[in-house]
Amino acid sequence: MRLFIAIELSEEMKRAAAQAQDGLRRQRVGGNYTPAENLHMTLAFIGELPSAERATAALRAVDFAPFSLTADGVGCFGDLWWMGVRADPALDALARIVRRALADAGVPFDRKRFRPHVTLLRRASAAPRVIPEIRPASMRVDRFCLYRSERGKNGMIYTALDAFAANRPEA
Ligand code: 2AM
Repeated sequence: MRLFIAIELSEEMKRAAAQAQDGLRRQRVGGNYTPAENLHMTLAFIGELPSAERATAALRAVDFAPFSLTADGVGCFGDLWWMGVRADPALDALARIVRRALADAGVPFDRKRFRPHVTLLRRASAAPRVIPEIRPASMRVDRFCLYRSERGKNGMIYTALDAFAANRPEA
């Protein structure tokens, strides 16, 4: 199964992302828009594994305190357009300890540098003339999830297999 670890977005954050997607659509930017139910922020991409067991066991050991995440601007990696989040040491620390827990347990994952983003659109047909504004939005992160990713008839289906809650007091 294909696995990845991500933060689910609050409804407020999803609305901000959807509004940015509307801004791109209005400019007739085509491509593969992420449906609302699939919007998320990846912490680590594991890829194909025969079972989720080892990853789940590794993630149980992750210690972290809740923190807040604030939407911040739209950008792109080539033809992939995303909504960013404000630089946050607590978010970077969570990605680091999640990745360390996987590495310590021998679970393989994509080691590319963590660049926090919420994918809005893949394979954009063109660049927008005007970068959409993001309405102010933030959320409290008090858990992260291990997801399975499958190709469905109408696109990708992401299923949360397990959730891992913050277990330290808020800083
Ligand atoms: P993306 O949104 O930038 O494509 C499920 O595929 C999630 O894992 C997506 O959020 C995707 O990021 C992320 N991901 C990170 N590294 C990946 C990789 N090497 N292959 C596929 N998805 C990856």
